[in-house]
Amino acid sequence: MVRKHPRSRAPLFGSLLLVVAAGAAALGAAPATAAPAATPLGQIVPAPAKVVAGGSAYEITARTRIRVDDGSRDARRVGDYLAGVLRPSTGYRLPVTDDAARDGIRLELDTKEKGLGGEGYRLTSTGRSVTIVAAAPAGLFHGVQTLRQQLPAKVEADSRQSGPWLVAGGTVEDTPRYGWRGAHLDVARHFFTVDQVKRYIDELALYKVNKLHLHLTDDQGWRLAVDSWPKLATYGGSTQVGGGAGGYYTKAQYKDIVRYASSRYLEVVPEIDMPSHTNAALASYAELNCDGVAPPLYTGTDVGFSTLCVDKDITYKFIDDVVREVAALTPGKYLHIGGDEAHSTSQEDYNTFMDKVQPIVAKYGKTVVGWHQLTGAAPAKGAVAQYWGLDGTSAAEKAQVAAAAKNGTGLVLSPADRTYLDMKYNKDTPLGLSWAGYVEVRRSYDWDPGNYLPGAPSSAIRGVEAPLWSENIRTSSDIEYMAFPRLPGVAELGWSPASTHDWDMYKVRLAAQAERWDALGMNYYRSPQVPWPAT
Ligand code: TNX
Repeated sequence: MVRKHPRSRAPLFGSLLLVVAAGAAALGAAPATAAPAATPLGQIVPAPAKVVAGGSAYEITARTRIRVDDGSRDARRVGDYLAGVLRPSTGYRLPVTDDAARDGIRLELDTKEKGLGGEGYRLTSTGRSVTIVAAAPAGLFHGVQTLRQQLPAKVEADSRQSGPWLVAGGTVEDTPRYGWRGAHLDVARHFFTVDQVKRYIDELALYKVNKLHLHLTDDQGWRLAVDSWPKLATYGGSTQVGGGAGGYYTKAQYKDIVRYASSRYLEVVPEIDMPSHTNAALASYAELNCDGVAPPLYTGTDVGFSTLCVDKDITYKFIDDVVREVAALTPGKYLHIGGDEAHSTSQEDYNTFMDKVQPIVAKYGKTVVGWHQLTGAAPAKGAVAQYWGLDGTSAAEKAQVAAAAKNGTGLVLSPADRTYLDMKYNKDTPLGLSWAGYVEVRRSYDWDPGNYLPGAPSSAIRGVEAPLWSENIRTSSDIEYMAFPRLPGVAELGWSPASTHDWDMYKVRLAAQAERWDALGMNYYRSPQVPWPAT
């Protein structure tokens, strides 16, 4: 159900301020054109790299067309996606055409715009048109998310709303700080259906997140069909935390998720966690156990008790088969091999294991990602380590990760006491865990990935990722309550230049997102740290 909202903020004041900041030339144009209902240009999440506000606002009307580049299937697809967002709430036809007229909403691919890179865009809004230019389709898509956020929040509604549909005048030129802006979802502790995953993908796309890391296997469940080892899914996937029915994705369903993610310009990073977190596999095939005895399925929440048998050849035959099949389902570059909390594996065995497993990933054309414990072994050339420590992590452990980074291992930063979406906000949060402490909204936003890990060169930082573990997360509403409003902050850390970082400004832009979440029917936590509009 979509609630309607009064216009509760003071956008005119906001836009004037912004215009003043943008300079005197723009100021000259402001009084006649500042549109009361337009979101001030650039007052969106993540903050754009560069905003020059001014000039007339563009209004989407019943006559607006979405014009895409002649012959570009990608541009047309992005145009169709945009039309799909705008049509229900505006009630307009918004035909997607490739005629050459200069007015309307225009999506242009221009490979000469090298400065925009693979994901950047330039959005120019005038009285006549809104033009999004990008060098690559992902840039058009991100530009479309900016356009969406410039429109009133009720544009997200699935039923007709009243306009006007104004886009403030000016230019946004925007490229991401980092290439890895991830969200992780644990579909192993509790299984989430294809539709639940797609819903989350749509929510992530709004904040320009570009990686979906799926934690597909753990002690409590194996969630992806593997033809060569069928019982992994049919038996290993047959339960979950608390003993529910669990579930798994058939290959067709998994491909559907990957395709859907890629239509929103997210790359799926599949994780097969090993050598620990493998009880579901060990329960499915007795021969994978050192003692040849399959343990029972597990529905608790302990970690670190399971391990693949490092000394057995069949372990590597198993991994080869699984990695081959998963790699074949993965158009993306990365395959995550977990490697965390291997408390039942000796360090020597762990190192041996990683020396054998990483070349298997390479053999099937993928780049290794591992949780940062991988840096205790010998990370393969080009590997990426995902750091999930916290302030209290020992200096030695931090130094080990930093040393690997100096040696060329890339880092994705997921500090547990900042980015873990499964951490409670405070002691009263009904969902989540608290082993890394409570993580309120400000804490999740107020840090700089560029200088976070002492001794790690900033060039090693590939980006950030917000994990959502699902020990007690079961529904889309649960996912949303934990992810919102923290996820947009992590997305902003990944996208926006460090120079835009400012909690007091951020919290105002974040607050304005709430009306959008309401219009989308999303759940979220109304943190007292954020000046939400009155409901
Ligand atoms: C640690 S983070 C884990 C997971 C748990 C999570 C709960 C990481 C690499 N391992 O197994 O689900 O804590 O917050």
